[in-house]
Parts: sequence; structure tokens; C-alpha cells
Amino acid sequence: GKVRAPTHIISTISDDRGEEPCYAGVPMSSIVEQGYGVGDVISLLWFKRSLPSYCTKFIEICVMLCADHGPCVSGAHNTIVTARAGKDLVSSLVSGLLTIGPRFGGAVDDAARYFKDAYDKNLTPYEFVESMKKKGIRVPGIGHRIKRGDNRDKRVELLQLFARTHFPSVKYMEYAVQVETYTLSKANNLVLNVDGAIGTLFLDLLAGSGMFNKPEIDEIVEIGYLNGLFVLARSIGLIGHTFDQKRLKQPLYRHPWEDVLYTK
Ligand code: Q5B
Repeated sequence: GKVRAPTHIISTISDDRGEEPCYAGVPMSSIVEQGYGVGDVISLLWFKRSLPSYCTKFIEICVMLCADHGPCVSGAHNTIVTARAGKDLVSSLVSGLLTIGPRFGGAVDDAARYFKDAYDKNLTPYEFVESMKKKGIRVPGIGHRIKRGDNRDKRVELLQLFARTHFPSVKYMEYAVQVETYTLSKANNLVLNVDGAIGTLFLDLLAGSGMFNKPEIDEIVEIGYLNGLFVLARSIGLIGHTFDQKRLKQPLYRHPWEDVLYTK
């Protein structure tokens, strides 16, 4: 019979060899004609399946709500400084993206991992938070530089409202709310933040939609798909900040001496 030479790459999400490109087997013409949105395309290319419309709408809301959070956050600041140094769009974008990590925007996957583990093990909020403290790990998805118990993050409230209205179950999110109640009793800045809200609500989407089996959920959480949502979303804002600085013809940034503590 025919012997096929071994390939160097295996790819399963898209195919451009036919008359039209396909995403997870769905031809581009269907994507356009059937009115697919960005959430549907993310479903096809990341999860390799079409998800129910409340799931794709949720994904789109995450992208819209995380697209930007003003010029003062780490990512926008880096992008602004880079654009003002005369660098190109891609350099300005990636310099902002590179700040996304465990403290800023990149706590979504770890929030999903730790909250899932704690909920699945039936830990009380007290047991969960105190066990993290003993290990010297900050609870991912908890805490914010400017949001407080008396100044909640509107994005979190909007995500919770959507999920409570449309998701079949929000057990992980409600657990996160209980954890937040406990952390807020310790300090007023320890709110459930946008990373924690997305991480726990995505657990609810994965577990409640009936579209994923347990090994698939475990793999998604283990690989870490969810920081991708923040990265994708914030790219929109970082690109906007790059254009803004170029439009404003802003000069090279130099930080003022008086804002630095020079000490030995
Ligand atoms: N403490 C976010 O800290 C921040 C604790 C905690 C237990 C915690 C911190 C944190 C986990 C990572 C996370 C996502 C660094 C944040 C985002 C997107 C954004 C950003 C924007 C956007 C803030 C004061 C005391 C200390 C700490 C304790 C703090 N967090 N304990 N678990 N999670 N969170 N990141 O204000 O006894 O004095 O030593 O790492 O979820 O990034 O808008 O800005 O859209 O762009 O610097 O929203 O919470 O607080 O470091 O002064 O800590 O609280 O141990 O206790 P802060 P610190 P003690 S959303």
C-alpha cells in the first residue's frame, strides 16, 4: 500500500487547503452566512466545537469588558511608553502584553485551578483561604489595587448578572462569592476581581453547558486556556493606546526624578 512520509506538524483546528478556509470543520462561508460572532470563532478555534449561544455571548462579554481599563494599568503603561519611544505597533502591543501575568490580568487560569480544586474538595472558604496563606500563595482572582468592598468592580457585577440569568449552574461563582465574603472580612481590598470572576464563571460554563466531559474540563484547566481571554481582550485596548499616542504625537517618555526615591 501507500506509505505516507511522517509529517512534522499535526494540526486539528483549521484547514486552508480547500476552496475556502475552515475553522474546526466549519467553512468560512457558513461562518459569515450564519452570522457567527467572535465568540463562535473562539469556540471553534480554541475549543474545537460550536458552543451554545449563551456561552459564546459570555465569551464576547469577557472580551468586551476586558478590552481596556484605562492608561494607568501595567499593560497600557508599558504600551504607552513603548509607543512614545517611537516603536511600531507590534512592539508597543507586545510590550504591554508582556506585563500580563500572575499579578496583572494573568490570574484567570490560576483562579480557575485553585477555586476548582477547593470547591471540588469541599473546602470551606475559611479552609481554602487559610490553606493558601499557609502555603504563602495569594489567592488568584482575589484583590485589586483600586477596587474595594465599598467600590466593587462593575465588570464583575455584570459578568455575575449575565451568568445568574443565563447559565444552568453558577456553583463555582457562588463559591467564589463566599470566598470573597471571607477575604473582605480580612481586608477591604480583597474583592473578587475580574480575573477571579472570569476564571470561576468559565468553570461553570465548562461544567454546566454539557459540551465538555470531565477529562476535557481537566485538560482545559490544566493547559490554561483562560488567560487567553484577557490577552485577546486587552490587545484591543493596547492597540488603541498605541494609536492614541501616535495620534497625539507624544514625545519620548521620561519618568520625573521627583517621583523616584533615590536611596542607598
Ligand atoms: N493580599 C491584585 O495587591 C494585587 C491577596 C492578599 C491573599 C490575595 C493582589 C494579588 C492575586 C492576583 C490577581 C488580578 C496585586 C488582578 C487585574 C486586571 C485589572 C487591573 C487594574 C485590569 C493587588 C496588601 C495585603 C497584603 C497581601 C494581601 C493581597 N492580595 N492576600 N490573597 N489575593 N492578587 N490579579 O493592592 O498582611 O499586609 O502582607 O496579587 O488576582 O490585574 O485595573 O488595575 O483590568 O487592568 O498591591 O483589573 O491582590 O495589595 O500587595 O499591598 O497587599 O493584602 O498579602 O497582606 P495590592 P498588597 P499583608 S485584576
